[in-house]
Amino acid sequence: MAKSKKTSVGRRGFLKNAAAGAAAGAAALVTTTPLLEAQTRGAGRGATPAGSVPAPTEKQLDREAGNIRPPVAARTITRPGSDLMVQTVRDLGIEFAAANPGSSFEGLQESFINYGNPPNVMPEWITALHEESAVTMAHGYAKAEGKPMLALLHGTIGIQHAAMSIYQAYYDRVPVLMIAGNDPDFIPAHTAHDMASMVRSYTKWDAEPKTLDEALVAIQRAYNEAITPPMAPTLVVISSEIQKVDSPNTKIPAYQAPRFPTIDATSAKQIAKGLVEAQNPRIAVGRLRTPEGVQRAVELAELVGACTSTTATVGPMSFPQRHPLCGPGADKSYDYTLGLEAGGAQVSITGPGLATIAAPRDTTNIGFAGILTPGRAFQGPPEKSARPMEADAEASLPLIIEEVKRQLTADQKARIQERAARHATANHDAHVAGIEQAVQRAKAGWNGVPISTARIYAELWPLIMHEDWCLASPSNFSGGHNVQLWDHNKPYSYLGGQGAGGMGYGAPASVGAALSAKAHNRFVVNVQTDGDLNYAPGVLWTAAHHKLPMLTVMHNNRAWHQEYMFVEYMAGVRGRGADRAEIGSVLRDPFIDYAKMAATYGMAGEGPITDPSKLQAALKRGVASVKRGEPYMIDVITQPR
Ligand SMILES: Cc1ncc(C[n+]2csc(CCOP(=O)(O)OP(=O)(O)O)c2C)c(N)n1
Repeated sequence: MAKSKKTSVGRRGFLKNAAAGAAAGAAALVTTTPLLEAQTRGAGRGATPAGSVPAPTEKQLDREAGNIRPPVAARTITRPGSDLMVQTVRDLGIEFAAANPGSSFEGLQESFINYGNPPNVMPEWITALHEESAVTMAHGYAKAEGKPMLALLHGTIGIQHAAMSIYQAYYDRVPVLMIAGNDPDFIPAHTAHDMASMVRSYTKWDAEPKTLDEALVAIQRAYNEAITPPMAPTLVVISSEIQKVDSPNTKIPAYQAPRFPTIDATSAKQIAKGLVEAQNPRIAVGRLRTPEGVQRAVELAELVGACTSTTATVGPMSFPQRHPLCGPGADKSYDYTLGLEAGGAQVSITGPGLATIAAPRDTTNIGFAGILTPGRAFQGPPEKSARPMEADAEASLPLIIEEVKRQLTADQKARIQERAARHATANHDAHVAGIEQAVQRAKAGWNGVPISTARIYAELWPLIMHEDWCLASPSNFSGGHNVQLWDHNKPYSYLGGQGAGGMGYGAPASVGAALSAKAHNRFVVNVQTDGDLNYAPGVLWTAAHHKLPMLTVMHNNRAWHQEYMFVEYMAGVRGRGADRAEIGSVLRDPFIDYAKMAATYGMAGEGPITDPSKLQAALKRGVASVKRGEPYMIDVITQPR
């Protein structure tokens, strides 16, 4: 209370000052600020010719001095443009907006937190401590929820901080809606002509509207572009002037949902015929867009008695891993295969941990996998072995299902049932064998110190298996033990990799997934590598602040072990020995105390756990804490992999 009182006195003081025409005084106060120095230095450094830099405006000087407040007149605005922007975002069904505060957003931020009844709902303002975290939260959220949230970026510098995360989401084909604020009167370095150009080669669509009407249309269009396959991040740059404009008569344009490209009726007929008439059809299921898409894939597989492959253990929104039809089935000589977003090698892979099977003679793949998108010059050539159909698999599924239902005869139905039963038996055996193999593997080094990564996954599983859980962090660096020890039967069970292998992903993606989880009463697991967390650990505060259901278990091998291995190898190849490979690749001297780090950010936690026999009790405490609504971190000192 005392604090807010003090602030309001300060603000009153400022207003009084402003009324007395204190702008000149403010300018005088800032004669030593970097901005003014830079502007008056002229060619002092030899780089900028004297007089070529425009003199700072009074408003810019005020801003640098931290004195800027909206002019009194702004407070009388009845309907600021930014309220309409928030309403537009709300109408799109966007639930969260992650953002660092930034003065480019003084209009938009104020509307986000104050506009509406109740305010700060749909979307709720999620405080991020780094733009990279804001965008990666949105990345993780979209993978868990199947729809985008909003990330707000502060001018040129905010976009640059976000750049890697935008790139990863783009590479991962994940929709993220972004708005960057621009303020031509602000510090020149924070504004630019065509700001979006900094990230355009890995952003699907961007716009810099000049009016409020254009801005509202641009937000809707950016949303549509983001969610239309191939999905990707999109960016709207909106100046603070448009955010503040009074707009009592402006109307939000009617929203038109995009129509996703589907296969045509003839193709649907042909595919249905292929599936229905085949003796042994197969469906290769890649990553779909939403949980509804996964449901439809299950419906189709069951209708035609096809065994399926899945990418559920490498990424979200794919076929349930232990569904009776998931696996190679009873007979591996398939005579018709349908790929659903299963371009590339996935068409010919049968399932996790199972042998690769050559693509059958007759293969169709519906989807955008393997298709180049603008700016993606480094991607490999499109898949050749499958007949590609450039359409959205998920949106095409209802057409195929309808056709299959129309074509199926009673005889075929009986044959399909019998085939499905044989597949189910064979797949059950394969699933059990896979689990047994994984259990055997996990036993190796069970009591080892440092603690084995398999033990983390094995001991956590019984504690979460009856929860509605989501593993949001990539697991390849921690041994990938979830693949067979856990059961990936929900569209969001495992959210998979970073997208482009960029570190700094696990924690923010898990926070994004936990935003989705909170609404659905789910439980997010983040097995967190130490190097990755140290890029932007402030996201732990976001989890604590918003009370997100997230259990973080540190896979703390006290190294950037992946890089250590590379350097070790290189030194060996060059015959110089690996004795010094630790230089630059380990996090020792001093060790980082992650339980303290968590505590610093307000998150409960414990560790370092070094004794394997103490692990399970710690995990139990962690699970209990998360179920009470408090995120928790357990620092576990682990084997390298
Ligand atoms: C942004 C970024 N910088 C550098 C790298 C190179 N790199 C790949 S793996 C890795 C080490 C990761 O360390 P950690 O997260 O602790 O996982 P570990 O390998 O120890 O299991 C680094 C730095 C990267 N992938 N991304």
